[in-house]
Amino acid sequence: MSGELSPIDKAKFVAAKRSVDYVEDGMRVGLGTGSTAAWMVRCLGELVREDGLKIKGVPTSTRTAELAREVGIEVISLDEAKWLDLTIDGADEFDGDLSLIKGGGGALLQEKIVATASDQMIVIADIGKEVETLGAFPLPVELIPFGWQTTQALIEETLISMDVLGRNSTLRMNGPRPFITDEGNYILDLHLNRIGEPRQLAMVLNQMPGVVENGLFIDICDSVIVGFGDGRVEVR
Ligand code: ABF
Repeated sequence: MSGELSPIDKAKFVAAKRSVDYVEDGMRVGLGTGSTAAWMVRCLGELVREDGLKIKGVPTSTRTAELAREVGIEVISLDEAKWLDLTIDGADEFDGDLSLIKGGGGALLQEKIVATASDQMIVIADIGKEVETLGAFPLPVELIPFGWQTTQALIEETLISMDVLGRNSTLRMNGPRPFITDEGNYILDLHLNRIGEPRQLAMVLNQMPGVVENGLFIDICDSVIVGFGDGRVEVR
């Protein structure tokens, strides 16, 4: 399935492939978004088609839903599932506490709802996503379009008062137009460089009325399966 892959794609693939070992017959599984998660969905599809694995998948984006159906996974909604046994998803960064930045793919809201409704969340990532301190990757924040510039100004003022290093933020674009999430919202990317207090920042952001959710996942991830370009896999 993996063919001739670049080292980074190989790292993503081996992490994804290892993660499906955790999926058992009868499970309700949250299906993440992004290129690493897409490998995992393809591997799961192969198990469904060739080994008769019986699972129900809850996708975290329309992209993942399409792929899951294409590879033969039964797709149900989160409300149909009510609760999930396991969610497997990618990340943009993870640190030693298994705190994450997610949302580079624009699906953070559904990803967080699905992961929070799961007994277990496993992250799959290439080794390049491991960091000492979160924040080099811009932190995505999902905003209500109404008054978004006012919300942006409030966020930037708050970052200054919290003495957070980088304070500028940019609206994510899709060509000439704002990028629109599956829930019809905008994404503001916060260029922070270093997030010293991720728990505090996540709480402060989510208290603002125009903010729907932020891409910091704290105390949600149970383990990270890390893939390397030479095909090795480690579990954190
Ligand atoms: C999703 O996809 C996101 O939360 C994260 O932003 C991104 C990771 O993408 P990739 O696996 O393509 O690096 O998991």
